[in-house]
Amino acid sequence: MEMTFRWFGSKFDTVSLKYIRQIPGVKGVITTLYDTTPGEAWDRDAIKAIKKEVTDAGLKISGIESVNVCDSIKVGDADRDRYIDNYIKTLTNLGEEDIHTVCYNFMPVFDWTRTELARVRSDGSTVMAYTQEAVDKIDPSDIFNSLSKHTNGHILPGWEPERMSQVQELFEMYKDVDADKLFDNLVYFLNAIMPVCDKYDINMAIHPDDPAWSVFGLARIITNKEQIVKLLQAVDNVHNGVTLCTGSFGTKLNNDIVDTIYAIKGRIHFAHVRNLKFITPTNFEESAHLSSDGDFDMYAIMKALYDSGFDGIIRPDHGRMIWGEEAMPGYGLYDRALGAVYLQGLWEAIDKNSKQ
Ligand code: CS2
Ligand code: MN
Repeated sequence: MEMTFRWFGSKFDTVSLKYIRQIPGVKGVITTLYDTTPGEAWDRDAIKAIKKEVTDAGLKISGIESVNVCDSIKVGDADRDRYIDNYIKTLTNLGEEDIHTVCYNFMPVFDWTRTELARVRSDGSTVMAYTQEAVDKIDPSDIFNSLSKHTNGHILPGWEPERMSQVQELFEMYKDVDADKLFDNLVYFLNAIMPVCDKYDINMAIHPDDPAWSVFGLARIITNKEQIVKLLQAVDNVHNGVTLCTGSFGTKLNNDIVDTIYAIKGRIHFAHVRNLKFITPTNFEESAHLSSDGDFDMYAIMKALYDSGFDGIIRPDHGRMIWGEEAMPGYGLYDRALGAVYLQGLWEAIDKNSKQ
């Protein structure tokens, strides 16, 4: 297990590499070229430059999150092959720079969806939260505007303003894309990129849909164990793998996280381990990582990863905003650092126990 920390680059992140290096046990960052647009090929020199910055700070790049897949590939329109070529160029450049894990998602239009970015909890911390009731009331073309008022000026990952200004057009693009079509387009994309992944030993790690059900009438396909297993079988190559994000996959309460870890063992290349607190099955908030603060048994999750032989990269995910920190919602330093250390504590105990 390699503990890592997400970092958006010095131009976008309020957290410095210097501070990340001081989190016990964290040796690497998960980063991205945050100012690229989905669909464009990443420049080798830009990758070199961020790699140098990270290495100079005494850390390494453990993986990329994300290389976003553009809508043309997701809907499978006439331009997709050209965009897939760009994606292959990006993977080639990453491979040449010795980077071997790429997280991505295949959600239509929106990345993860929350209806509140700063719900105040009884201890005064703030957390991101979701209620289905609120989603049902929002006009999808307005969700970007309503959320962006609360981001402290930060751009949320996957919510590129350029794309969001065309929400209407995006909905139009997806109008005939049902779950089967979306799935076929994902398989087409993966088959096309597997040769370059084989060449450079790049593990593709799909992120589960968040929440794990359809929102705004758009199809969602990475929502339960059966769907994930189906995808792994459809492109049966070890480089076609998964980011196990407990806080996303676990939004659906009948998704059994532990059982799923065993079902897909060997294909989990990256883990986001965080907790959720449910008020009702469709009203949840992103609690602290600690088991007792939310509804997941974090010990059981870490033990399942351990016992199933997981030895990939792992990171804490969305944290609460605490101690007066101002940062991108979910991505402050303090609570994620607490999460990183807590997860390592669980791991150490599980490891020592199993060796007794
Ligand atoms: C999110 C996503 O839960 C998460 O990790 O912050 O933005 C995630 O990075 C993407 O869906 C992965 O492509
Ligand atoms: Mn995640």
